[in-house]
Amino acid sequence: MTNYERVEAILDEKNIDAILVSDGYNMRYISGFTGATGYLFISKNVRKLFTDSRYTVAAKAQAPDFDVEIVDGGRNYAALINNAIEADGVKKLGFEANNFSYAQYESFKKSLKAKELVPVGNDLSLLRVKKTEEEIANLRQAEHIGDIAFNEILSHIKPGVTELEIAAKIEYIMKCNGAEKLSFETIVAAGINGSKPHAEPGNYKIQSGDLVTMDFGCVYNGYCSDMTRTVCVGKANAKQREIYDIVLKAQTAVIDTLKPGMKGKEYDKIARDIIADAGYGEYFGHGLGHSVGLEIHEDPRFSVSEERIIEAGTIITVEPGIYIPDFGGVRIEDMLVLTEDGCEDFAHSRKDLIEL
Ligand SMILES: [Mn+2]
Repeated sequence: MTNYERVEAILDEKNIDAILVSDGYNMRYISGFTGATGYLFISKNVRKLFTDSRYTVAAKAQAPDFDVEIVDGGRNYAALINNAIEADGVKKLGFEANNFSYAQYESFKKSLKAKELVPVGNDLSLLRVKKTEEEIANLRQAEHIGDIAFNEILSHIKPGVTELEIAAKIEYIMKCNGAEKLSFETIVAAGINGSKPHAEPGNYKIQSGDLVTMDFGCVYNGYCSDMTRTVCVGKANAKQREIYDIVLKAQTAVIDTLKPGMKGKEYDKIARDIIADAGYGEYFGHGLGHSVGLEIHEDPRFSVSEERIIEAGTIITVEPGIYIPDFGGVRIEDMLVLTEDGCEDFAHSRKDLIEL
């Protein structure tokens, strides 16, 4: 079944005549068009891609199953959508409630000729949860590029080098190895900056004795990667080694358990309990992980509240951490896919505590 046929099935489920797709990632997933600008209009009889003239050539080439229509210079999408509504007698038109501004809704409510605008939840995004072999190959390669970057960056991490230099080098290495772009802003956090899980790299110069946490990823054929490693510059002290070992133990316990059929929150609990039992529960504030695909953060999640069962073909990150104010932090993150009977870890970089 093609992805647009899966959308047609949602029309029946939701009892709507057509749906307007506005999320750029969903547009790409359903049509192949990478421009992330405009709308897809999908009814039982009509498949249209509305975009602007910057994308005329790309849209036609990338989305052969859709009729491409180019909006006028005034970006009057309502006129194009109304033509489709009238051509197919659409009464109930679904829209992506999670990706529609209030202003957009107000304007379309006034200008569109559908009787009813029906909010549709994240049904379209959830089509993306289970990955195909082709998607999995792209995700595996994206993470592999991260492995290359980690392996090469180790020789550059030394006292006097700034966090920003390390971040820039990681990004350069990833691009030299086929990355199209970054999947998110690279995090390099040394010393006490490591106590902030999402620290921005700055001009801080790495010192001997610092833990350095690097969280980075790239995009390959549209698909994102995500990995984190923490290393020590010089010999780790007892407390640094202690928290490193706890985080690694928590991460390993989850990966060893990973197989389809458990709820996201059950995995989160495995890691959270290990960290709490070791006395550091208050220093692990974020969720254990998230799915990844065209977007860096996708559902389902590994979190305290995730009730969904994690199925085979789902990509997930496992990224426990401990962050201690005025001391520093440790996070270790791999990106994996759940297989029928377990998982495949895409990350192969070392996880023993590296002392540089
Ligand atoms: Mn992550």
